Amino acid sequence: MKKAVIILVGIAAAVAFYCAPSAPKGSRKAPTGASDLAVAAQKTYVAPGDLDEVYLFSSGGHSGQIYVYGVPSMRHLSTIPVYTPYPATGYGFDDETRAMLGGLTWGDVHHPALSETNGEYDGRWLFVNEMNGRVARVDLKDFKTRQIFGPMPNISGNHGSAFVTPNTEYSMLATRFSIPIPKGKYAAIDKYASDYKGIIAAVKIDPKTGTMSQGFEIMTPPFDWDLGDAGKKVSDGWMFWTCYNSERATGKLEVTASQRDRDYIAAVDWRAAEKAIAEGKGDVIGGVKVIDPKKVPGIVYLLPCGKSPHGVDVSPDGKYIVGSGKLQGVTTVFNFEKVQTAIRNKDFTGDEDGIPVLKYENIKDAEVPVGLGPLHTQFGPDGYAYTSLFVDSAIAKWKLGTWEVVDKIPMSYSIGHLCAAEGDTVSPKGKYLIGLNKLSHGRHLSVGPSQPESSQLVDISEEKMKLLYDAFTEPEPHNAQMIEAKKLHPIEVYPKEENKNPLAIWDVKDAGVTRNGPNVTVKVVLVRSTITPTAIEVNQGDTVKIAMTNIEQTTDELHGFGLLDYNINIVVDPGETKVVTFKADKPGVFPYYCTNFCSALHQEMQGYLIVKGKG
Ligand code: K7E
Ligand code: CUA
Repeated sequence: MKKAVIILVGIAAAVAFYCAPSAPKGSRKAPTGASDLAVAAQKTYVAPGDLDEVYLFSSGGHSGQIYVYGVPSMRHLSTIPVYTPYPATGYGFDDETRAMLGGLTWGDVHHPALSETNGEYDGRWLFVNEMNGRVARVDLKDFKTRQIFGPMPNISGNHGSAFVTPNTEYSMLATRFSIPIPKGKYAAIDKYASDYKGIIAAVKIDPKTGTMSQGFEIMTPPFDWDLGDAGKKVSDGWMFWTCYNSERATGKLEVTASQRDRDYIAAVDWRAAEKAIAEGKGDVIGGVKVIDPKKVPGIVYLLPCGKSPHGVDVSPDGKYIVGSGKLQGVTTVFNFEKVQTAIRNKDFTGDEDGIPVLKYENIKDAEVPVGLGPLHTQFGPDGYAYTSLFVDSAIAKWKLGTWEVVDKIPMSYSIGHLCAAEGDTVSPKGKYLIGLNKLSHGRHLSVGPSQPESSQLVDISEEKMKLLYDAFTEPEPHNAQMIEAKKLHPIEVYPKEENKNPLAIWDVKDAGVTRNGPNVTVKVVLVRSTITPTAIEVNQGDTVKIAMTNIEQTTDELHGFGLLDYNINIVVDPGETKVVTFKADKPGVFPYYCTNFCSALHQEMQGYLIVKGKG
């Protein structure tokens, strides 16, 4: 206990020290750790007309969005709205995306997960979690959010997500906040240790379409699950999650959840869980099949780990599981084979609600002295691992197998996640590593109390890591993933023949209003430089459905439909049809106009909605 307090005080002091603004203001000197400036500039400069080599998909935290950057330029290329309406693309305004958002207007996005085939990014989809128990799928053909699944029942605080398995069989979820289940059930807070439950959940993914559906859940003690990673190659079929608060404490967790020396990493045999569910072993709770490990043994095991661990990361060959107490100076490398042997030999020290606990000494291969505050680990193509150190505000480079720390580079400041190119797959690509820093004092021009977020691009192609570039990244960066640009082939227009919307029309002759009692359907054609029809007349109280088709088949010829006074803002890509339904409850004459600059006569692209009053 006393030791923990001393460590906490030490960390507070270290954080205060590192957070102090120390970067030169207004001077253009090389930052510490930068390579020769000219070399760094050359390595990050993408000349006009040239393209970046790598895509970076970065979490937008509670902005509810995903941000796309090009690497090495670190240029912000695109914003993909996921859990939050985004007027720039009309997301959350048309019927389909509004229904997808389900009445919620934000989500706290943490971990993007690119789809995988045989443990490699396959460039098909991007999954991403948010805290409210949901997972979304972005199609990388058009960089659009196509499905928001959930909230998954019984899940409260879906932080340990949306990690995919090596063949994208599942997206995995875990609760940060335990509650009595099913949702809605009451239990007093002093019954926390016994009546509150943690949940590990698997969302099934259709291998052809990417469509998500309900999988299964596993009930756990009320630990706070934090982060996960799927096993791969030799450890394929297993999933690993860290937890804090194995004390099952409530109240001031910084004190109450710091009493034990160790917390856990859960090792979950998800194929065994899948099989148990198929054999009918789950109980239905809150509408989903839930496995209780007390009744169905052989699925979950607990690996003791340094206390309050954050990340857990599996090496490219699947042999090692790296996890650290975030108050420690070392990161532990667990050996998957030793874990399997211990399970076979039933070498347990006890259990937690029926879940066997393994012996730390028997399953670890090494404690690597990376430095203070290890959070996350990524991998290079050459057997090196890179661990982010929050307290030391640095990245440590170390060798798998020899466990030798070979290099360290300071980060400005207090790095959280880090992202190497395809650095969590079976074949990391190397070259680029990005530190996603939590604090950035003085790294950019000041814009007031909320300092611009800073991510730092590091060259890992040589023995010594070299700082190349300080980039602004949209808040709130948690995890990010980088994929080689050549793996993605986004479309440029929606081909006309693939548009299956029953309200789509392709000729201005077909545009116009049809009435069925108080229900009015308006078919609209958008093409340079007219919105047809140019006037729409309805009666007050009508339910109006406007279906607009952008009949262009030319790259980047977008049109918009802004209907003032009715809060309608639709953007339609070439070949796409979008539908918006609203009640015409305000009488009067309301202009609509194209919002995307589309031609020399863009300004002329306008019309009137005329709502005839009842009186
Ligand atoms: Cu910011 Cu992965 Cu939510 Cu670590 S998490 S730092
Ligand atoms: Cu269409 Cu501007």
